[in-house]
Amino acid sequence: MMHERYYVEKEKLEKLLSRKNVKSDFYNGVYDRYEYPVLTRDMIPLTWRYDLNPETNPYFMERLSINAVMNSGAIYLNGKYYLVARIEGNDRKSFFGVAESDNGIDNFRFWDYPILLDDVCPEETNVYDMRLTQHEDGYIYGVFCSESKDTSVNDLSAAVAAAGIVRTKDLKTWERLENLTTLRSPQQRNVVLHPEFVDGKYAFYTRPMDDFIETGSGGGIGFGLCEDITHAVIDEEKMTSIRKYHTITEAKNGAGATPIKTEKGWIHIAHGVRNTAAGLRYVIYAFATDLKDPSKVIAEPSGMLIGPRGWERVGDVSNVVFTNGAVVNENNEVFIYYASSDTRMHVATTTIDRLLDFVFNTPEDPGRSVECVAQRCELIKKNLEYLKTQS
Ligand code: BGC
Ligand code: BMA
Repeated sequence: MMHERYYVEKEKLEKLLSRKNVKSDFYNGVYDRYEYPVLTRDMIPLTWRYDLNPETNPYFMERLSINAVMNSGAIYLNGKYYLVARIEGNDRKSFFGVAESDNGIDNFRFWDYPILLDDVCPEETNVYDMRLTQHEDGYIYGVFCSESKDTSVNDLSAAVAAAGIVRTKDLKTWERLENLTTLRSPQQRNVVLHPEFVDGKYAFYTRPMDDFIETGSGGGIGFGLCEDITHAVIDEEKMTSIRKYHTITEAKNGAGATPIKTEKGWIHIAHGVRNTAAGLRYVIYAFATDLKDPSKVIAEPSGMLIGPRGWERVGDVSNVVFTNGAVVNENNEVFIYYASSDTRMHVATTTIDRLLDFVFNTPEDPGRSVECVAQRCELIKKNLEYLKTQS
């Protein structure tokens, strides 16, 4: 016989999973935010957490608890929305699980099992933040951070970040390829595979860094080509979106969602980090690159696209919003999936038209307060004049 608590928890879970999501009253004309997160730790199947057999679990205890569900890769396939979520156990180890929804804003349900990756790197301790790319070669690629202990220095916390690569056709069977090698950058995080060949080669957005946390001489989001995806080696990384002093990307930045192709260019939804007295602050920003040369930035709207608000600010790593997945459906509606404070997943919705308007018509950051005020005064002046013509 099942433990009676099983039925209580099952009902709670079902209620949470079937709850309809609603747009919040947040307004900026660019995107909509939603009242409820799309994935939280409480939405993880009971079978992943409890031992359901009362003989071996008389108190109906969580045997393997989940701490957080965050940074999810996303893909729209055959009319369904899939997230490959970063799920973090109470043991701090992350892993990936596929959650599926019919409408992209609620009712995300995890498949029976999480993804069990091929165990190809004995030194790999943790994996996280998978980006999904539907590549023109016919595969869906997942590129993620593969983290190992750095044994070359005498520091217990020292770690090495590299980019792991898997591929699949159905999100069920995953083939693990060799980790990406970047000859000129010792560490890599936030690597994203471009969906098309560039000059007949596989193209990656990289994030060169000298150290595990500090990017050091790494100037921003890099871009590099490689011949063979099964043995991916990048020599030269050129810069796309660069870090700048006193902006939202001062400390670091990194590619987020797989770039979205539009008639005016590739739209990138990335993250920028600045340092504060309260620690690193992560926000989401957008830019566009050239259709023919996706490394060339052609539009750079100033400031952030999404910053943490209200209760999004609080979590395991507070003051963070982070994206590694966005999808477009056949109606050109865009779903930007973002995590808040390394704790839960949200969605923001917009359209290709709105995103293009934001990216190409938001003025650039002039870089200095006095010029920013002048920029704003120009807008105010135009508005006051326009208002006069309307009254
Ligand atoms: C954590 C990541 C984090 C990274 C850098 C890793 O150990 O798992 O969430 O982005 O460190 O701080
Ligand atoms: C990292 C990212 C994310 C995380 C963020 C904030 O550098 O790769 O995993 O959301 O830090 O902790």
